[in-house]
Amino acid sequence: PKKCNLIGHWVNDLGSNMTISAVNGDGVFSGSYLTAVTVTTNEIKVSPLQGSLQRKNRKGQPTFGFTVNWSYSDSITVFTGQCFVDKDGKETLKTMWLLRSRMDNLENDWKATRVGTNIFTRVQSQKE
Ligand code: B9F
Repeated sequence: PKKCNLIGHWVNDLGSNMTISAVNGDGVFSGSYLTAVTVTTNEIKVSPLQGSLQRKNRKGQPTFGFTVNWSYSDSITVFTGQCFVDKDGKETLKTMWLLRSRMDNLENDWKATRVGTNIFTRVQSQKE
C-alpha cells in the first residue's frame, strides 16, 4: 500500500488549514497552522507547529504528535493521531487534541482544558 507522507497541505473537518513543511530523519517535523474557528473575538493568525512522527514501525500508517503554539494567545494545543491510507491511496489523519488555556489561579484550573477530535485530509496541489 501507498506510504503516508505528512509533508504537504491538509484541511480538517472544521476547515482549518495545516502545512507540514519538513520531516527529518528522526521523525521531527515542523509547519504552520491556521485555525478556521476561535472561541473569542481574537484576531486569528498563522501559528507554528512542531511534532514528532513514529519511525519504528515499517508497516506504514504511522502515529504522530504535534503541538500548535498559538501565536496570538497564551493557549496551546497538542494533537496526537495516526495517518491511515485507504485502498485508493487516500490519506486521512485521525487525531485527538487537548487545548490548554491559561488560568489566572489554581481555583480555575478545572476548566482549563478542552478536548476534541479532528479529521484531516490532504489538499491536492494543482499539478497532481
Ligand atoms: O481559539 C483559541 C483561542 C485561544 C485564545 C483565544 C482563542 C485558539 C485556537 C484554537 C483552535 C482549536 C480548534 N481548531 C482546530 O482546527 S485547536 C483544536 C481545534 N481544531 C478561547 C480562549 C482560550 C481558548 C479558547 Fe482561546
